[in-house]
Amino acid sequence: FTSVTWTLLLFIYFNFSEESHGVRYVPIKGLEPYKPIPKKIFPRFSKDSLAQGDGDRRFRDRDSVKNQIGEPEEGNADLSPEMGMIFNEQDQEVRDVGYQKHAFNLLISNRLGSHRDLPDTRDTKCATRPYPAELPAASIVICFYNEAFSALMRTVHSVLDRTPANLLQEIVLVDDDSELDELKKELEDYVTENLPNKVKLVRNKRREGLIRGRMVGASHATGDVLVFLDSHCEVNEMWLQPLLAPIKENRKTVVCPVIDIISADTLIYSSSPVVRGGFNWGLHFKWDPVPLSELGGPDGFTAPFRSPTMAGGLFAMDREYFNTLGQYDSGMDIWGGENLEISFRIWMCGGSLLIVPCSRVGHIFRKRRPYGSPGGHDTMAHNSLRLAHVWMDDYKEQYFALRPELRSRDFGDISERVALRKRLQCKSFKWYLDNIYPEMQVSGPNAKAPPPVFVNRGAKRPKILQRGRLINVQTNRCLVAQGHPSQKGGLVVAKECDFNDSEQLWSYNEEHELILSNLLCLDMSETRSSDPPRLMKCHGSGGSQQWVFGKSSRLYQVSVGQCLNLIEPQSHKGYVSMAICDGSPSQQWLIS
Ligand code: LR7
Ligand code: MN
Repeated sequence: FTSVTWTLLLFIYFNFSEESHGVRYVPIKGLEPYKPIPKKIFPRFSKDSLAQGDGDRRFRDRDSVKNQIGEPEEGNADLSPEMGMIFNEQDQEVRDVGYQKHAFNLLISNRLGSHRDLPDTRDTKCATRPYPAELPAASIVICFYNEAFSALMRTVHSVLDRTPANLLQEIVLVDDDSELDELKKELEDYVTENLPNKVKLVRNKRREGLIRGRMVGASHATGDVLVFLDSHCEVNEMWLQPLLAPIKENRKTVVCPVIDIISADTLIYSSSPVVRGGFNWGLHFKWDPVPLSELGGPDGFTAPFRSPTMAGGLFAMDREYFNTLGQYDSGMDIWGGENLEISFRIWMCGGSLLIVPCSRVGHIFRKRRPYGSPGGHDTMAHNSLRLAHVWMDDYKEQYFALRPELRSRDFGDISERVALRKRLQCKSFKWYLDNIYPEMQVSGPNAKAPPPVFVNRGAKRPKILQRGRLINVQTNRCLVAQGHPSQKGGLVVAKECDFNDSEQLWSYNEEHELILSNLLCLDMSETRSSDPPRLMKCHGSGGSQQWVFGKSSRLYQVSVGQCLNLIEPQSHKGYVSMAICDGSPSQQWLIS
């Protein structure tokens, strides 16, 4: 054996063995291990190609991207924080208008286009879990209202790229009467010209809201299983099989993937902790730690576990079961409440709701909803009232105790839903609380025992990387609070340094936060890049408080895509603003 032969053998091994896909075969009788779809390599945007600044970077498919930036590099899961760099006014407009319309960074979304690699966030043991060879085929239902074209197409393509063809019955897109131009003819053309026949586009004649919208989508679906997704998701490696398997075993099982986090500011995809769904008496969904008793078992952290509620947007359910269980409450409008309604209904009427840790789907979590309801109504309250009156028996009093003004509010006709509950012979809400959500605290004389022991994920403080004064290199002045450093919303200015003044001290931590005097974080409003930075309470979720020291001492703001700039360095006012990064001395900063 010469070294040449060894090299050759290794080459063959890494190229043709299953190991090279990170998946090992474990043959088990009756079950066929998952065969990975060969991983596609998606192009990565190089900074150079961005710097050419070809303005309005609308959606581009893989080939046109290739033409513009040359051959792709492997793996773009590790998106650079500078992906949102603004090079010209057009970029700035895309970003600013994008935040207004969509509440996420549209510039980055457009630059990413329709395909990208994602980090595989599953537990490593997931790759070896076997699934039945025969699984029911799924119809993916995606409702959208004024969704960004690039985000919608990335959702669709992620499904096409990562779903075995035999398991994909179709994708049903339901346009909920969107107003955006790009979702009219352009979308229609794109679907007919560039997408397989499996992708169907249905248009609502008027705005129905996501609840009736999903019912419309389901009525057009023909697959055995329905999978609902929001219109700004990306499905990850081998996402569908782990959802279909439990449904095949028991068609009354409803399953959710773990919802990974796509940052609204950076579009970076990151793993979500494994948690489950709960709610509070204000009827708001919340995440809870998973009780130890629910985890464990021979499969450890890879086995599905029970969840009292679902977040709402991402789940799979047998299509016939969806129909016999009463679809959704068609009296619910636009947004909110349907997720608790279907969760209570599943559990109380003989089904079960599981979270499947080996199925991962990313979702863009935004800080606000960028749309309202047609009449400006609070649809969450309307929908919650309906669900309280149909499903919660006397426990609806817990809700009214918090929302007394809703006690007399009209909620429309619920007789059909009450009849459904009777017809399906559903159990009481007390049964649900006792058996499915024992952690829920009921106030008053019926108060319960303290909740079981939870998995403690522990809150860790970000490590401080640097501490010192934040000095503008051109003027040698220090960035300080204009007023008092504890004043929320206060501006910062570059002033003569005072080395005895501890209130001029900044710390810079691993979360890329700049904290003045151990008090507040330097923050950029997410909506307009022309606003100056301010001191705000640290929120710990990056984006508007994420600052990166880059090439030639620039201080880059991640959600704005621009650099901190000293205006009129000659003047003594010391005002700062954000500006297109150009490497000029007024944009050079260091901590010392
Ligand atoms: O009128 C509308 N018509 C629509 O088609 C309003 C919205 N929609 C679409 C919209 O384009 C999107 O695709 O419906 C989908 C959901 O709307 P979002 O993304 O504004 O909602 P959300 O992600 O803030 O809200 C969560 O709760 C909702 C309650 O009604 C729904 O159940 C959403 O599906 C749900 N999203 C998730 O569960 C993703 C994980 C978030 C969490 C926690
Ligand atoms: Mn959403």
